[in-house]
Amino acid sequence: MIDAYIALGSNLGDSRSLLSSALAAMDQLPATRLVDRSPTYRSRAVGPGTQRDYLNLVARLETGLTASELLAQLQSIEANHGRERSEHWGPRTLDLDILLYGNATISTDELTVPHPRMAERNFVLYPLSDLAADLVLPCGTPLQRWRGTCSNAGLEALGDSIEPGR
Ligand code: A4P
Ligand code: MG
Repeated sequence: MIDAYIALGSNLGDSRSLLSSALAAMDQLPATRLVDRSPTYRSRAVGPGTQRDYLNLVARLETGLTASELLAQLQSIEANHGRERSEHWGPRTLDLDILLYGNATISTDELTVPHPRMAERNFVLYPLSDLAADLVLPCGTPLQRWRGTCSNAGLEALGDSIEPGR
């Protein structure tokens, strides 16, 4: 089994309920279990135009799926939660990104792991650090080094965790 860390984000629709349902859906994937999830954060949208704030969190899964199988499953959860791919970085009901897949470094047309933009994103680094403070990235860098240089501007810890639900 592999430990995988997934970033969840939503800034369209009933974000709290979409994220709750997405957590439950990940727990029900084949050969996969939701082990833990971070507290919830509200974050200022990175992207074009004026967008609603996001809700973001990170989940830790234990999975027997390959990284490519996991990506396909996550994309089908996104689709089942009303995700439409239109504008790049536009508002979305649900975004599920693979941050880390064990200690693997992956670079294919469909998948880049670790997630290429995670080092600069406070809405990823803060919740990930809540879940796994001692994590060391595949490149050998301790997570805390990235988090330490990443401003928390625009990020608010809401102080609760979203329960997996229907
Ligand atoms: N892909 C490659 N690597 C991965 C990976 N590690 N995990 C490919 C998931 N997918 C990966 O993604 C486009 C393609 O990336 C996929 O087909 C997959 O093969 P997408 O989800 O269709 O499109 P996207 O989400 O618009 O693009 P992308 O590049 O994933 O966007 P980001 O970087 O995830 O940014 N602001 C706040 N505050 N909070 C957010 O959560 N999220 C985004 C999305 C923008 N602004 C945000 C937030
Ligand atoms: Mg994405």
